[in-house]
Amino acid sequence: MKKLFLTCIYLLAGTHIHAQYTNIQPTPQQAIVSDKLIALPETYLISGEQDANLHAVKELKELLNGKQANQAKIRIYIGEKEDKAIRKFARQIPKQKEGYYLSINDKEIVLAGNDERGTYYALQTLKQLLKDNQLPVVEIQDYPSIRYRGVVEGFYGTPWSHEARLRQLRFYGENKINTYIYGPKDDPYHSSPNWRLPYPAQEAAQLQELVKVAQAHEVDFVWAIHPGQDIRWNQEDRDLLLKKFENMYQLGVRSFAVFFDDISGEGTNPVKQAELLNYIDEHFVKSKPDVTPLIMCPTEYNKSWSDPSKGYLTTLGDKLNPSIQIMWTGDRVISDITQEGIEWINERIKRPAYIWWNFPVSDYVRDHLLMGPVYGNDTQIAHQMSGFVTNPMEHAEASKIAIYSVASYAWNPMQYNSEKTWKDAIANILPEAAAELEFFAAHNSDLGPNGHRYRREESVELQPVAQRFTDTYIKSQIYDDKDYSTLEETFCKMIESSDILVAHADKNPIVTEIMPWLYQFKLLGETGQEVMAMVKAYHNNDQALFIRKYKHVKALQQQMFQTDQTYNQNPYQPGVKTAGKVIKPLIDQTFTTVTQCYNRKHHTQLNAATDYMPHKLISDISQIKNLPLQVKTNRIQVSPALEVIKWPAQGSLTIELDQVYPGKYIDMDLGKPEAAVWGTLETSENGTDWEKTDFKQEKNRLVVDLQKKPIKAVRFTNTQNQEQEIYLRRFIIAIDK
Ligand code: BEU
Repeated sequence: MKKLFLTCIYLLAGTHIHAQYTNIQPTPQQAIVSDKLIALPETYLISGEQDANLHAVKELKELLNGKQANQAKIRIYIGEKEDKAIRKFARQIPKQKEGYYLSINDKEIVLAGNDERGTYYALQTLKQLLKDNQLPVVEIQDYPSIRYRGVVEGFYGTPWSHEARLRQLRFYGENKINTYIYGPKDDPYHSSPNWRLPYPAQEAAQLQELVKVAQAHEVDFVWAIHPGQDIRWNQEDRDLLLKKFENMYQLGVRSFAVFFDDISGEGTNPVKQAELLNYIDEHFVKSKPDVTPLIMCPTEYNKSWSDPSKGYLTTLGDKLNPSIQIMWTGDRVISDITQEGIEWINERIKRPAYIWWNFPVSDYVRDHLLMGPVYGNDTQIAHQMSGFVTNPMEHAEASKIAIYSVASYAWNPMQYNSEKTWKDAIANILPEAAAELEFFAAHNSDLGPNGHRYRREESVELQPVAQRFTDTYIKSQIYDDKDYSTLEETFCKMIESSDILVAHADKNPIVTEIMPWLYQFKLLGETGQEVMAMVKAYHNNDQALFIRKYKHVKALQQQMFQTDQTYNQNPYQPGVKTAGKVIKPLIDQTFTTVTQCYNRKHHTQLNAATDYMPHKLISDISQIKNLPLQVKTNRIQVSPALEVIKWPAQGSLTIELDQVYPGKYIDMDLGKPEAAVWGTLETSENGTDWEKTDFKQEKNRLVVDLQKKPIKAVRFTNTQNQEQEIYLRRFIIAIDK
């Protein structure tokens, strides 16, 4: 009996699909899966192994782990469509690149690729189907909907380690990902200042190993260069760039990219960029038959930045050789890809865009983990893009949840199921504690307020309960007992799942990466439990118990503050935030309400405050006005931005404090040495009257000693009549508290 799942799964009367066999990753385009199983043969005969993709043959033999014999019961055919062994199956093989035909029955197993990678992918599907030494009888015709699928390691922050990259590449092969773009912003040999120089010996050897491992897993290792910040448009730099590419070619690299994102000045000129890229294309890419088409990332890489009157994108579209792929992040720096958006860009660049999807990258919200489901990208536009790559977090293992999901989306978007894929991903990444990781990930998925205004769902199942509980409790201190129990159960699971995951630390590197967040998650769960106990004690009029629980909550809040101040101390968004969208606000609001009620009833003055942001950022600059503020002991700072900021004439940035404080210092870094010429720094004692402040500038750094001067607000304004391009690297006010 056969079942077919194309756009849906048809179940025939009296039979069922083995749930384990519906988990082919990514979902195949066409599969007929029978409920009949065959045992993995003890002896087998392989036909075609001499001509077939050698990585597929190698993995096949490892999988079978049995003996070859001429009288074997099962014959295995493996190879690509022109191969002799496969020829008779040619009609069944899909015509698409990387497509394959896989058939398993009690007489034969056919692994037939439309090309080399197709065969390798047939083998990956076979591996996924093998459970307890048994294989289902199947017939699968499968191929990817998007040509290039994978990952761009393109974030700011600590680049992935060599070991993490090796693990990634194996993971990519298993999930039919064919592209890994190497472009970590903080590798000085990828970007300025060292893009012109060869890698030192140790790094070169590691890159060489990565290329080899990528090849073994049928992944294109794309090496990207980011020269735009200090490139000079002359023959010397052209030669140096080609020399660097030649150098990387010698290390085994066969795919290349040039990134011009997040730069200002001369390097942004589209005519010069196109000239350089065409030159590379003609003198390097096309002169080497084994090098794949060149990829470029433009300076205007998203719609919100593009100024049609300047014609940057249309210049690239007109001038760049047609084979050069152009990357694109969507309507904004961080955005999901829509039909309308992709049509807009394709029309300008005159080719299908190569999507650089900025999720789950967290380099602008480094205190958060983004481990929730992948959703939001249109599922009907595969034919309008040439590639889809995800920019991950600096936490390589934790990023695998999203990477697995992107692999699934990009292979077969029309059948992509966000929720199911997310669950499958987690089960695949940490099978030993999947339920706990799923629980943790469900509550660690949103980014919190951020300059890009990109948000994700979080704690979805709990949300209605949390909403109902807080609404009724804050208004009238009543609640539904069932909601109370659900919340207690949730807090209990937070503690359990953290402990269980921590116990897996030596078995799976994902746990080490997320460890500080696990500590914080447990503390928050404990806080939640004790706040619920306060609610009950208040209700039962048990003052002694209430005070005990109150003190414990205060102590836990202090521990959470310590965790936030101790771990993950990067200079951008230091600290550890967890469950910030639903659970933490619920706990905080309940704590405040119950403590205030207690104060009123018993005439006490217990502190009902939880952490909150009393100061304000005010700006008329679109790229700045949504940046969050951070408070660290006595310093108030604007969360730094990574991109070039276009600071308009007369535009200003103000930090307004909640009250007047004795000022210590102001410390700014706008990434450029000439801020003193165009900008004015002012302070105010009352928020309305302003006084100009002289500042010292050393290179990019501006410092003012405030000498305990009373400060209510600080403002920096572009007082010239011309827009300035800057980087907002640091904007700090230190006060005496
Ligand atoms: C994500 O914060 C992010 C955004 C961009 N500033 C950079 N470039 C592109 O998205 C093309 C990227 O490197 C960075 O990780």
